[in-house]
Amino acid sequence: MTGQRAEKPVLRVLGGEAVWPPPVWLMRQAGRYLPEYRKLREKAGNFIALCTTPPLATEVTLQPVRRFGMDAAILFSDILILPWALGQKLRFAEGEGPRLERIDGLAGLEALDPAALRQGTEPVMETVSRVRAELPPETTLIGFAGSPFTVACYMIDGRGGDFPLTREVAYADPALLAAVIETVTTATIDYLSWQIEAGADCVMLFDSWAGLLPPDLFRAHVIHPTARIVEQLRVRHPGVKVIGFPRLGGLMTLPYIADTGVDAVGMDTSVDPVALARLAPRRVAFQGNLDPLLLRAGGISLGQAVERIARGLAGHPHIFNLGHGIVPDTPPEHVAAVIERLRSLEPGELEE
Ligand code: 1CP
Repeated sequence: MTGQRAEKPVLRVLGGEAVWPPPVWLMRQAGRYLPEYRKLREKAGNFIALCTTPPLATEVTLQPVRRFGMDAAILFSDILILPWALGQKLRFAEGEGPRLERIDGLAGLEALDPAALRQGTEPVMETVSRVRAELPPETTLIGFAGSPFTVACYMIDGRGGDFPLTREVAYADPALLAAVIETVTTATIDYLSWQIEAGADCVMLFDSWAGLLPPDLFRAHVIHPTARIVEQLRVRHPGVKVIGFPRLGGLMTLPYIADTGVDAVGMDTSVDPVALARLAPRRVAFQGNLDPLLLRAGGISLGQAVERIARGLAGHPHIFNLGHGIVPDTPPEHVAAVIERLRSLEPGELEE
């Protein structure tokens, strides 16, 4: 198994190797832009049912791998399945996004049941095993979770947006935010560990809202919990690779790389990959960072951007990806064109 794992291009990059052309997968590669996804989504009825019915979640995970030959599959689930499995009420309102019953005090947090996590996430683990059994041996299976701060944002505000309640709690009731983050951190260590045991080759932590925090709070609520998760996963699964994605982290991306121990850092659309590679405080792999809106728009500049990003990081360990998730009205042909362009790149200089 270990020998086989080492042959997977994504895992080679996560081990620090520069691979040319870079292996590729795309955030939200399974989703509404694919007609075959929309069909299964209808069959499942609601989104939580889709995430927790292993045959359906397996099929959705495999769809983009079959259609585009991606180098990695990412488990089809959602970062909010974790608070849901802990007992927080969750629904996905059609056309509006997720709604959680808000945590507005310690009593609400204490009403959650960490002991329910295992059973509540059993379908996710079954999906991981099923996907593992069906993937080609060279394809990496990525497990994932939200990072504690980003999950806490949804738990406290109850919905997406700019999370005014969470940001107020950070100052007005710091013990509450710390307690929510502590609960999520502990649960996430188990949750990711079980995914690895079920067959995930590596894991990714999505910190989509990390960039909302000023530096001192970024250290406390992003860097520290992430470091703890990485450290504990390595204790339980020596050698396991972790990708971190501190979206819109700006300059805090540098201490994030230095202090969390992640093996790779996801770059959002705002990052200049060449500049980050120059400034990075230690050897780390990079993942990203094509603009999803350019992917939707297509045309000549799409191909040029693919080439610029790939060549900008040539010689560095790099997994090609987007700077954020695929948007729903993206033409699937544009995704196919990106993969083809990337795989047809000759080694050599970038022609301006
Ligand atoms: O109706 C539908 O079909 C639901 C749309 C959808 C999908 C396809 C949601 C609801 N989640 C997902 C899948 C998902 N979410 C994956 C699957 C794997 C893949 O990438 O293909 C992953 C990794 C996530 C992670 C996720 N969920 C994040 C982190 C990454 C990011 O996009 O910033 C976040 C913030 C969420 C919350 C969430 N779930 C769904 C929506 C629409 C949102 C965003 C809500 C908001 O902030 O308003």
